[in-house]
Amino acid sequence: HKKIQLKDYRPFAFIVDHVDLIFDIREDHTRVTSKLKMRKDPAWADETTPLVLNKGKFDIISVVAGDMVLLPGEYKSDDETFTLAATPDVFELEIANILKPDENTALEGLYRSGSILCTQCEAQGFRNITPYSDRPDVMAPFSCTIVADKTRYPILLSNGNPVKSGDLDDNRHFAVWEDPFKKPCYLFALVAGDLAVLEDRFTTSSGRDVALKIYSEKENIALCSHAMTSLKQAMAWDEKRFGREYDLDLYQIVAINDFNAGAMENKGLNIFNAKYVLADPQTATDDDFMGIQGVIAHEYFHNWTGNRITLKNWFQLSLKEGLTVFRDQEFSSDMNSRPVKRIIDVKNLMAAQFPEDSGPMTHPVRPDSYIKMDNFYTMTVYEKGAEVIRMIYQLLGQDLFRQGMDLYFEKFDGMAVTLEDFVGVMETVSGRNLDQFFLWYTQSGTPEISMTRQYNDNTGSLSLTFTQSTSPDRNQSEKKPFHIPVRISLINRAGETVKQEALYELTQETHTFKFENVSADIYPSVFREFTAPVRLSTDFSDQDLAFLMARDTDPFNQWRAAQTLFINEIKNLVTAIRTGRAMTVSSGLIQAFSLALEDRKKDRAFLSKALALPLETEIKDHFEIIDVEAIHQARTFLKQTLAKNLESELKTVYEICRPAPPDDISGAAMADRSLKNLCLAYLGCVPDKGNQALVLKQFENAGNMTDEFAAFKILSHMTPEMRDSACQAFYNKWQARTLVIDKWFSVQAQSRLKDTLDQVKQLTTHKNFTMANPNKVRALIFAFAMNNPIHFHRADGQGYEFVAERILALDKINHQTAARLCACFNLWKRYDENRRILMKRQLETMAGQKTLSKNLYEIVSRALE
Ligand code: HT7
Ligand code: ZN
Repeated sequence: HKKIQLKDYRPFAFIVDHVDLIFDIREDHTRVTSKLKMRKDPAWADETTPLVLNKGKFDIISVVAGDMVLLPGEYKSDDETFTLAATPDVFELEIANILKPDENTALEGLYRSGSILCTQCEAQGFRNITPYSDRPDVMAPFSCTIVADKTRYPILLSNGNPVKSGDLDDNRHFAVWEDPFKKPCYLFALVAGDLAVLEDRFTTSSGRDVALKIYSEKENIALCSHAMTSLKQAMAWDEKRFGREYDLDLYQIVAINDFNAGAMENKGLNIFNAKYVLADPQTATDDDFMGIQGVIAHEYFHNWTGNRITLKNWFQLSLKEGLTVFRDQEFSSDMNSRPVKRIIDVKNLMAAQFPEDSGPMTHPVRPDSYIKMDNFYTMTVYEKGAEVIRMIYQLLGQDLFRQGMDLYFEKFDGMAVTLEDFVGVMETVSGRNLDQFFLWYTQSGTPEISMTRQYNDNTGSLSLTFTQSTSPDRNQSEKKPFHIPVRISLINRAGETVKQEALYELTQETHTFKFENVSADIYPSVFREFTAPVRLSTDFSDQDLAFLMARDTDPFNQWRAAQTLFINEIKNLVTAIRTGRAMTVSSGLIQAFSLALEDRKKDRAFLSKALALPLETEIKDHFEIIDVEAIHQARTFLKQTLAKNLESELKTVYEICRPAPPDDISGAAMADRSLKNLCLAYLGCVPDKGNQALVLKQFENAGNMTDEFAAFKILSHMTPEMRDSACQAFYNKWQARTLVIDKWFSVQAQSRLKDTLDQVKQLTTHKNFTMANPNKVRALIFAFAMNNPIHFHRADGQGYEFVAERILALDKINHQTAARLCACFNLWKRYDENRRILMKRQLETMAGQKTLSKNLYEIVSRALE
């Protein structure tokens, strides 16, 4: 399979002046006619330049160039390209082809989801609809006519504005849409179906009246109001924070059940995974509510960062994704608790991006090459990309950063640009040179920073020495030092700030910063708010960490201190297990935990994050060789010990946090629930009848999904009998609600009980499960493979065998999702020899298949390299 390389980038030799699409939707097929107005770009084409368009696997019915009907010998068409050997300088081309959306299980291009027809074109799905130059730097105005049966498809939607509609013979009707903004084809969208709509309006800062419409299946329309509120919040926020106003008279969102990702920012017509639209307190958890708010905002923000200004080529993906994630993170921070949002985002980065960057998929935020672009919608491009933007924001400060953004919008509106263009405007407004900083885009890997303290008693000065190093990897055998911002403040024993926070910059391997006239018992608080995406090691003792956990003036650093204490304790326990010593938990840790739990002044949402043990999947990143069983045993022991020692405090806090009304989704109510449910999870991990009864009582009497689901998860680990009866009750109650049934699958997939693999295998044949729906696959198979280490990594290899077999089955249905699932094998070299051999065997089996998709081939072959 051919590798596409950034260094081979060339502009398209033609300019597309207009695209006119006609979709004639019939019972078992759709006929697409595309009319392109094109001309040669004199800078890149001459009289010998052929027109080469991308094309998927479908048959062409007719081709008309100008007013000449071309015969099959007069053009070339195969499964990948459509070619005209020669064209005039200016010409019109009309191509008709037939699609079978009902057979399209890959969910890219035009496909069916239930009774709805819809499209997904990013990254390169538009070529599966009609031959086109399917690349982001080819921008054109589009119009789209949809013709369909009026009963089956009363609603016909596309991008931009509705300009005409009407009835036709045979109970058919049509709608014409025109999008006045030039766009790349990956932003094209069409939806046809029998949908209900929730309508609202938004008046922009300049007085434009925008109609807002959220569509869903009729039975779900009552669940769309949180999405609508989130949309209006996002529109107002983008005006206030970035001066960005919406540009069309209509903004539409459609909720779809079968979708490969979270959502898609198509111009004026976002298509969403229903999971990120539908919610009410009975069926959605507080995390679901937050997820919807974040994703609705993310897609809306793309209208400027991605759509108005788009990408020169796919290598620049982080230009829209890193920037838009940064924008949605800032939005959620302003709408909710800023420290808690930061903790959630960093936890996510450490749990998923750090490992990605240390495995076979490691790539710079701007990758140099790909086989399938779909495989590079990664944590590195999105989350690390957002951290890189955040570092620029720190280096420039809020005002200059905003000036830089204003200049970016002014200078590049309507264009397809690069990361250099973005960083260039930041250089212009600040007068800074960001050449070394640009390494964050081109060099892969997570820098490791060590910080040591030296105190000079004679001079009363504290020196902090920072050393950075980044391990060589497949992308660069030698790493240059990164330009790393670090925010530092000094704190005394009373927890008071003795030196205000300031920004320092690391540009060489080693830097020492000296602070004069400070006393010996001063604590530095470094990398405040996680100033840079680095791994940090310090010379703090566990006592120091306990102090910082209680008194650091930055909540993020309090959280980090708590998590580091937990990790240190777990490492000690793992050593004890390995050397056959008895496990004990240090009294210092129990005391630090207890002090935090009893601190009534602390924000409850923050406490629920700080006092949660890192997951086994996070802990593994702190070991060179991952011992799955020892990590599991150590974490369970620590959790049970804390629960046993602090039982009465946990019960007290559980009771204190209870009174929030069940349908209250305010920040305070959510915070109460999260701390309450953390206490319940601790109490429920000890096999004690009283605690079990408490969990069961919450499960049976919960007034919302957050509480019900929290209790359900705890029950799923207790005993097979308790799990089975909770599963039965939950299923009986929610069987008609597909998004809730996804929760039911995922809880069972993550159970720690012995027979989990057999249960999961059984569930693959359940009537509510199908490999054709990505949400179901994520709920059951991904949850098992990614979040259930003791069962996926069973020593007999059966977990691996099961998942590999599912990946191969899925590859025939949906290659994007199959390739994503295969990431569960990425870190195979980090496990013990037995598991290494077993995982490698599965990778080799997959590699040996004759008909592997390009997507899966790329992941498997990188893992085996
Ligand atoms: N920009 C969108 C990416 C996306 C996607 C990528 C690959 C395959 C399917 C996909 N669906 C959506 C979503 C976003 O980042 O906003
Ligand atoms: Zn995005």
